[in-house]
Amino acid sequence: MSKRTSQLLILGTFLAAGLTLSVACNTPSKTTQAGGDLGSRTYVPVGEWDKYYAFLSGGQSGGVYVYGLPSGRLIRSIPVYEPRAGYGYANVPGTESYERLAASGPMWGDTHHPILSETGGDYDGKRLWINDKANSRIARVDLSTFETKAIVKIPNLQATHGIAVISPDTSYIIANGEFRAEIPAGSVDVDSYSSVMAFLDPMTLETRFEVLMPGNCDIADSSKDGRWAFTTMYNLEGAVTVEGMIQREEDGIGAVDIHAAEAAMERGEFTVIDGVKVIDPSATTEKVVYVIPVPKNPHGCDVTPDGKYVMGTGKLSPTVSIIDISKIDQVENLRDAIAGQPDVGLGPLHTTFDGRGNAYTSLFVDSQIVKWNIEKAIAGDPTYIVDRVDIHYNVGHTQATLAETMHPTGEYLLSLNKLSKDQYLPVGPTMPEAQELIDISGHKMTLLSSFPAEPEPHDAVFMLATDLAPNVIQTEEFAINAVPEDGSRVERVGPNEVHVYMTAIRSKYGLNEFTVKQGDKVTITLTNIETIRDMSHGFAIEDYGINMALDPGQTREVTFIADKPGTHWYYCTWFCSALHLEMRGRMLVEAGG
Ligand code: K7E
Ligand code: CUA
Ligand code: CA
Repeated sequence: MSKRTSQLLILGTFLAAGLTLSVACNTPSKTTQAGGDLGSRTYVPVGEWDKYYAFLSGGQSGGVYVYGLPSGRLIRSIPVYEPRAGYGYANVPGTESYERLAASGPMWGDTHHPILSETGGDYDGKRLWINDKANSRIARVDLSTFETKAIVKIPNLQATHGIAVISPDTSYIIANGEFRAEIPAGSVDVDSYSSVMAFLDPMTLETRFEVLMPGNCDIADSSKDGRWAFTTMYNLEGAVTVEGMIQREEDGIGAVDIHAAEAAMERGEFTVIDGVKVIDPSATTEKVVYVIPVPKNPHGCDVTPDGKYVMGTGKLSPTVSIIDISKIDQVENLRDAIAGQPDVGLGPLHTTFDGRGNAYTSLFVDSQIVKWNIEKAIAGDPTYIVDRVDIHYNVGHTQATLAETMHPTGEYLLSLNKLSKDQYLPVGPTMPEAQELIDISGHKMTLLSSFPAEPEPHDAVFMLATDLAPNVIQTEEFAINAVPEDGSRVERVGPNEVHVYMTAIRSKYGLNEFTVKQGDKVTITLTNIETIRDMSHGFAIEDYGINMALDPGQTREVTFIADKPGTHWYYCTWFCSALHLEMRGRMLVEAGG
C-alpha cells in the first residue's frame, strides 16, 4: 500500500469513527472496571491534602479549574475571561477586575492551555498563563493568590492557541496565532494573510516581537535551553477551507531560532505593524524559521524532559514524529532531523512523558492512551509499544505529572476526555467532560478513577503541593488605599460626587449607614481588616447590581451612580460568623439630588 493510500484510509477511518460516535451516544453500553482496592489509591482522608495541584483549562467556560490529585476534588476555580460573582470577579462595572477584562475584549473567552512559570527548568510556583482562543488574548494569574492579574489582546494575531513558557527561565511567553489573517488587520486580501508567533514579556504581556510564520501555528512548546520555540503547523497549504487544509500529504513542525530572531531585531530587520516589531523570516540575514516536514495536519507539539526531542503528534497520521532538536540547524535536508516516526494508533493528538524514557500519546479515535518507549522507537525495535489503556471516551490532551519540566515525577497521568457519554448520571443531552486518572508509576498503566468537569477542559498542568502551597499567601497585605480600623467615613468630594470609606470585620461594617443624593457618583472603598486566613467578607447592595468579595486584608473599590432613591440595604455575602446575617447597613439615597 502506498503511503498516500494508507494516509487516506486513515483519514477515512478517523472521520468514520467520528460519525459512529454520535450514534453510539444514544445506545450506551456501560463500561465499568473492576473496583478492587483502586479506591484506596485515590482516597485522601478528611483533613489531609492532595499531593498535587492540577490546573485544568476551562475551555469555553473561560477560566481555570484547580483540582487536587489524586483525589480529583475540585478545590477552586479561577475566573479569567468570565465574570464570577462568588469571587467578586468582573461581575460589577466600576470595579478593577471588570474594567480590566472589559478593556481587553468580551466578558467571556475560550481557554485551552494553562502554562506555569519556570526557573532552572522546573516550576517555581509563581505564575500561570492561559490563552483565550476566541478573542486573541492571554492572561497572567498570580499563584500567591490564585487571581488574574493581567489580560491583554495580542496585536496582529487571530486565535491565540498554543502558548508556552520559554524554558528554562521563562524568558518569554510565546503565543501562536492559529488562524491566518491579514496583517495589518482590516482588509480581506487573502494574499496578505499570515500566521504569527508572538514573543511576550511574561509580566506585562507586552509583545516584544512577532515572527510571521508560513502556513499556520497550532500547539507550542520550547526547547529546554532557551534557544528554540516550536509549533505544529497543519495548514502549510495556506488554505481557507477544510478541503484545502488537507490537500497536501505533508505539513510541518515549525522551529523558531530565538537567538537568530533576537539578532535580527538588533539589526533592525523588522517592520512595525500595529505598534509591534514584526520579523519577516524571508528577509533576515540569519535563518530564523525552520519547517521540518511531517505527515499531514499534525497536532500536539511536545518537547521531551531531557530537551533532546520535540514530538509532533500525527492526528490524521497514526504516527508521532520524533525530531532531534540538535540536528535542526545542522542538516541540509530537514527530513534528516527526524529520528523516528513510530506508529502509535489512530487519531494521536498529544504526547506526554514520565522522565524514564517513555512517551504517552492520546488516541482520539481509538479512545486510548498508549505508552511507548522513545529510544526503542528510534532504534526501530518492534517492541517499542509498552502498554495501552482504554479511556472513556475520545481523549484530547493528556498530561503526566510535571511532564513539562525537566524533572517529571512519572506518577500520574490525566486523560482529558472529550465525551463521557454513559459514565455519569444523565444531566441532559449534554454530559459533563470526564477526566481519568491513570497511575503510570509501574510498567503497566492502571486506570484509577474519573472525575467530571464543566465544559470543557482541554489541557492540564500539575504542581507538587510542596512546591506551591508554601507560596500561597494567608492574608493580603494592606494596600496603599486600605481603610484603617478607625477610617470609616463619608466624604463629599464634589457637588455630585461622594467617596465612602468603610471597613469590614466580623460581623460589622465600619458604617451602619451612609447618605448620598440621587444622581451622585459614589465610590466605595472597602477594606476587609481581618488578619486571619479565610475570613472573607462580601458587600452587596440590594437592587444596585453591586457585589464585591474581599479576602482578609483586601481592599476593593466600586464606582456607580446612585440613580435609585430610597433605602438600599447592603449586606455581607460570605458567611463569616453567627452574626453574618446581621452584618448589614443602609445606603440612604435622598430623592431629587
Ligand atoms: Cu488539542 Cu486547543 Cu490543546 Cu483542545 S487543543 S484537545
Ligand atoms: Cu461578613 Cu458575612
Ligand atoms: Ca494540511
